[in-house]
Amino acid sequence: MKEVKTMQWQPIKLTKIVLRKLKMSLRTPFTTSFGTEKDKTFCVLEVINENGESGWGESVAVDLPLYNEETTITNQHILEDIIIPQILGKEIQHPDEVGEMFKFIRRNRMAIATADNAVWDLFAKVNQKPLHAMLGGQKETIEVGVSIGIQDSIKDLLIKIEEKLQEGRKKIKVKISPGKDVNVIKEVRRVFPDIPLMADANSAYTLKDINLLKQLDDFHLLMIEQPLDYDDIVDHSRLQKELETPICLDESICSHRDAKKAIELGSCKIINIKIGRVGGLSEAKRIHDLCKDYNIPVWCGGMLETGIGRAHNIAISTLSQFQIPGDTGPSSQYWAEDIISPEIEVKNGLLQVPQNPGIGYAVDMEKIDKYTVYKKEFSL
Ligand code: OSB
Ligand code: MG
Repeated sequence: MKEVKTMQWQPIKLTKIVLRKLKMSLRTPFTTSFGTEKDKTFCVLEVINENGESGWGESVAVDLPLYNEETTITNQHILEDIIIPQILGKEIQHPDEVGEMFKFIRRNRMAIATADNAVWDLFAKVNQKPLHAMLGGQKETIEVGVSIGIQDSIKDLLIKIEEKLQEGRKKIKVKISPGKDVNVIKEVRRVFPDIPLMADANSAYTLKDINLLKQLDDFHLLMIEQPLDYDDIVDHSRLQKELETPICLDESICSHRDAKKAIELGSCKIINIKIGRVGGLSEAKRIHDLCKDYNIPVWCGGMLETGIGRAHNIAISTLSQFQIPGDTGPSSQYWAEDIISPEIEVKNGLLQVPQNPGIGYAVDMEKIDKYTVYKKEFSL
């Protein structure tokens, strides 16, 4: 039978686009196996239509290319010189067109995601629907875990975990790195034998460490995230065959194609979907749908976002295959003050999905101005 499109969406036309860079300081530094983040300078894109309505996107790229190859400056270049000139003035029937339009760009997915997410927000607002509903998400609350950076001592880590468990967090993710791995997880498990626990290595190991990684099987972790190299799907497949603990891929999955390869090679049993890493909400949803077909559970990872990025994370997390609690916690976890209003709150490990059109939170222009260190406007 021929599929009939019953729903007609209001198209959007971008008559003005504002690129800003914001500089904000995290309340406490966040350490992973690849480095420590304290101050963040990142791109924020505002796309505006002829009625003056705005859609917002936040880039997850930071100053140094440690997580992947992108940086704030490369994002600025790709946005200013390639993406913005092409979407300015364009009539967009559906946000999926943004990814299609920029298919010719190799990589630079965090830059593309910034525009894609802003267009999704505006599109949902113009069509008077909450972003999560526009994406097809059904959940009204989402379960929230926490990602705890590498601490100075195991004692500090145990205190942090206890604090987050008291708050009701549904999953505890601990960062590991060579020398701070089996010993750390062993101690965490001794003190907290039954909590939903996982470890994230951020690419710190190689197949040579297979015996060490196998020792983690004793601690019934929910998963081990990205143990091997950031771009390595093949070695993860070899490792997964040797490990009982499910491997979850983060850095290695940059697209629907990567996800398909990883699933078919058996490189992971779980995928961490980060919207920025894969080029925006449209691609994130495609990966979600693929994982649903293959019965691979997914969850939404964080990148220390402010409220704008968090709002997009919340929206995608309402889709049905997001079966594992994600990283997206309250604004106050990382920021002294957020740039959205109201700030995101989590109670007993649950977050209420906002029901207002678009991202569902208001962007606080006073705060935006306060933290803006660079601004460029593009008009028709
Ligand atoms: O690997 O998930 C990661 C932060 C920066 C870069 C990579 C990662 C992270 C986190 C932070 O784990 C999670 C969060 O935003 O809460
Ligand atoms: Mg990770």
